[in-house]
Parts: sequence; structure tokens; C-alpha cells
Amino acid sequence: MNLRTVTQLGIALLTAMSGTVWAETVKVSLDAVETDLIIDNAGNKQSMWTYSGTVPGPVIRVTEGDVVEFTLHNSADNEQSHSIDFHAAIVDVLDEFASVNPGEQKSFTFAANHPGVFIYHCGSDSMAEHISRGMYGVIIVDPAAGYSETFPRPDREYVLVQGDLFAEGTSAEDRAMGKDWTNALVNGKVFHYDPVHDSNASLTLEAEPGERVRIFFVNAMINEAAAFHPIAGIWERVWDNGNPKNVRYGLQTVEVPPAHGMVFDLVPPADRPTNNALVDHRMRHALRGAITVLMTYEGVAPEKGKSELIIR
Ligand SMILES: [Cu+2]
Repeated sequence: MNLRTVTQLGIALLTAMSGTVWAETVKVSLDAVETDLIIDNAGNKQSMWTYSGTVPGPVIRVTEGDVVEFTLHNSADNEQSHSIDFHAAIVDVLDEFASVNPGEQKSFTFAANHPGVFIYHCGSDSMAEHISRGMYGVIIVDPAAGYSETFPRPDREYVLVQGDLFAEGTSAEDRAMGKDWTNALVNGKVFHYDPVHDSNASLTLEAEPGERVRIFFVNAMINEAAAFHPIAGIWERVWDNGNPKNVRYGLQTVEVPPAHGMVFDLVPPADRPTNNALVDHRMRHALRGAITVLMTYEGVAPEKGKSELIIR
């Protein structure tokens, strides 16, 4: 073994040891649940179709290189066939993403080889109806390389998923064509985190002044892009699709197309408490629910925007 080989072996070992990230097999299972859900801060309900009973469905978080062993259960109590389309997977639409009849289940595996923030959604007929009734969620694939100078570690993380609300009973065809659209949902509710525009709202996003706040934003609307802007702020960095290689700096408004996700960092001033309104600047969406307040102040509970509390 010559010196060069030893050096290469040493570098390889160091790389392996410092990476501290090892590919894992992650088991994930979701249930298709057709149920009535509260869709605003006043407690109004609507008939929704969901993954595991919430809109959006559970946040799935894996690391680049992991293998996801996935199972979708479709309860015999349901009336509809359902399916799942993971945008983080490279598979066969006619195989892995095929519909599952009520009373049946389907399992498949995929390797999460691309880092970023991806939507998952139902692809069963009519896809427009299944998505706009709530069958969508987020899978975050953290980069295997971890944090770096261009992809710094955030102090808080929040997931925001924007979706549609149509009038109860709107047909699949009308949904697809945008008829009887009533509201924009943020994490399943109208003005979910906006006590300014909705006196029934009790939640906001919170951080300490000067903290780096990372927003995993996914647009689950079926027809329209979201023009994401932090009122009274500037996106310090934005990563298209959430991939650390796709970094951009100092942006004001970023268009996020339907069924796409991006990662947005905001670093509010450190010397004073401030408020931002994270808004879809398309006024039709903003005024119908797509405004989220981020408050910064001293003394925010340390667990907010961490681990399980990146969505609530
Ligand atoms: Cu479905």
C-alpha cells in the first residue's frame, strides 16, 4: 500500500466518520381517511379526504439516501379508491402510484436520493377532487451532507402547506375548472396563523429576534401558483425545491407552482421584536386565507419550531 492509497483510504474513512449520516430504511404507513374536518378557526367543518385524518397529512422526514418502505391502507369504511404520488420518488406511475380499493392496502419502496421538500398527494381519479379535498402532505429529505456555509443550520423550522377549499359538494369537474373555489387553506385552515385578519385565530409562528427561521413551503393548490412574500422582510435565502445546490439570495416574492415546494429562510432583526406576514401576494389567495403571521420576541418557548412542532 503506497502513501497515496493510504491517504485516499484515510480521506475516505474521515469522510465516512464525519458524515455521521448513514442510509437507513424508514418504515412509513399512512391511512386514507374520509372524514369531516374543521377547516377554519371558527370551527366550521367540511367533508374532506385525508392521509391519516389530517390536512395536510403527516410530515415525513428522512435523509437523502434513505430507503422508504411505504404502505398505504385504504379502510373498508371508505367509499373511494385512493393512492399516493410521492414527488420524492422515482418509480412507475402505473405500479407504485396505482389506486388502492377500499379494504385493501399497497406497499412499495423507494430511495429518497434527492434532497429537498416535496409534496405527496393522491393521484386517484379525479385527482383534482382528491387533492382539493385534502389528500396531500410533505416529505422532507434532509441533505446527506448536512448543514454548510451555504445551507446553514436554522434556529426554527416551520412547514406551511397551502391548499384549496371549495364549497361543500363542488363536483370534481368544477373543482378542476376552478368553479366554486372559496378559500385558501394554510395547513388545513383559513387564516390558520393570522389573528390580525381572523379574530378566532389563536396561533402564530414564533421565533426570537435575530433567529434564522426556515419555512418549508409547499403549494398544494390544484391550479394556481403561490406568490410567497414575507411582508416587512426579505427572504435571506431561498432554495428551489429545497435542494442546497439551488440557493438564491435576497428575494422578495417567489412563485411556487402547484405541486412544488421550496425552502425559505428569513432572518428578522436581532435588536427588536418584529412581525412579518408571510403571504401569498396573489390578493385573491391572501384575502381568502393565505396569510401567516410570524412574531419575533424575547422568551419564545425553545421547543417551538423544533422536531415535532415544525407543524401544528
Ligand atoms: Cu384519494
